[in-house]
Parts: sequence; structure tokens; C-alpha cells
Amino acid sequence: MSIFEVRDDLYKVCLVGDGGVGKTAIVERFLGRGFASTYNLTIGTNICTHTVDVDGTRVKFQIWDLAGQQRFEFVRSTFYRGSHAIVMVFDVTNPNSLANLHKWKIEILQNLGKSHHDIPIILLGNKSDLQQKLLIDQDGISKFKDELKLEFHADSIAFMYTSALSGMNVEESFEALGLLLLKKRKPQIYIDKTPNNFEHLPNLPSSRPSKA
Ligand SMILES: Nc1nc2c(ncn2[C@@H]2O[C@H](COP(=O)(O)OP(=O)(O)O)[C@@H](O)[C@H]2O)c(=O)[nH]1
Ligand SMILES: [Mg+2]
Repeated sequence: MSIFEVRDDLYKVCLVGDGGVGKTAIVERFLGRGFASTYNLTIGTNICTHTVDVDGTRVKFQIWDLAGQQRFEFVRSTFYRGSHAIVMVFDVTNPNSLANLHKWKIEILQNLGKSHHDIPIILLGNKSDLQQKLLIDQDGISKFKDELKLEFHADSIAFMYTSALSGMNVEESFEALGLLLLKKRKPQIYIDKTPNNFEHLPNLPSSRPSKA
């Protein structure tokens, strides 16, 4: 494999979602002990890189995590420019955080322009260790996922429950994203592969929680 092929497998990923949903905690969990971040004062974003093995291919992610500057519009174009994938995070105990992903979606569409047709998106329902406080039902999640499928590439949208606290599905969600990216980059090899399904919580009682 040439060095150029290795470099090809570096993917820029932007993390979006309301403050407090656990974006930074997810990244820190994903990085494990190898955590290294640079804080860029100008654009207010934590940028780090981490490599995962996806079906025998090393996929290197460059993760951009907005660090508290979500109000500043001027940050946006720099943040989204050149991204290959988006991670959208909500907090399963906070229905507003799912509702607000509509605003994030609009911002992504505005900033990515035409390239949005090609971008894999992974939707994460984080804090799923707090099952006793679960306030978001599957219908709401499915509806938003369908909405994403209408405006982005339908085959490149996946949803997973995660917990940065327990580590559940954090690594798996980036592996799934890696697979979606490889399917785009190398369809001849990966077209038949689909990410594992982590759309259901392992210990969820059969009766659904009532809506808040
Ligand atoms: N119980 C639980 N708490 C979490 C989880 N992820 C993040 N938190 C907590 O939620 C708060 C906000 O997390 P942070 O990563 O700073 O959110 P961000 O603003 O989206 O980057 C912190 O107190 C975290 O400890 C999770 O999976 N489970
Ligand atoms: Mg943060």
C-alpha cells in the first residue's frame, strides 16, 4: 500500500449537538488513554485524531468538537469545511436536545452546500446509561432519522445508543461511521457490508417510557 492510500483514509468528522449532550465525553472515551487535544483559540474547537480498525482497514479520524462556541456563526464555515462525516449527538434524557438537532441539520445543509449529498451521518443517543430517566421514545428518533434520510444520502445514515460513561457503543459508533465512509470510498469492496445494529438498548423494559 502506498503512503498516498494511507493518507486517503484520513477523514474529518464534525461533532454537533447541544451543549451538555456529551460530545466531549464521547471523544475522550473514544480516545482512551491516548488522549491528545489541541485547543485552537481562534476557532474554539478541539481537534484530535484517532485511528480505528474497520474490517481490516485502518481508518484515521480527525475529530472536530466545537468547544462551547456554539453561538458564534463565524466559526461555522471553518468548522464544516472539508468534512467527510458528521456525528450528531443528543441526550436521551433531554427531549430538547433531539428537537434542536433540526437546527443543527439546517446549519449542516447551509454550510456543506452540494457535498451534503455524499456525507455519512451517525446519530447518537448518548447518556443511555441513564435508562431510568429515558425521555425520548423510538418514534421520535425514527422520525428524525427519516428526515435525515430525505435530505442526505439515505444509505449513509445510522443511529446508535451510546454511553460515554460506560463506554457502550462509543468505539462501535466510530467503526460504523468508518464503514459508511469506506463504502463511499471503496464501494467495490465494501458495498455489501452494513454496520452492526445498535439501535436498541440492551436492558430496556418492554413497556416504552411515556412521553414527557
Ligand atoms: N450519565 C452520563 N453522563 C454523561 C455522558 N456523557 C456525558 N455526560 C456528562 O454530561 C455533561 C456534559 O458532557 P460534555 O461532554 O461536556 O458535553 P458537550 O457540551 O456536548 O461536550 C458532563 O457532566 C458529562 O460528565 C453519558 O454517557 N452518561
Ligand atoms: Mg464539549
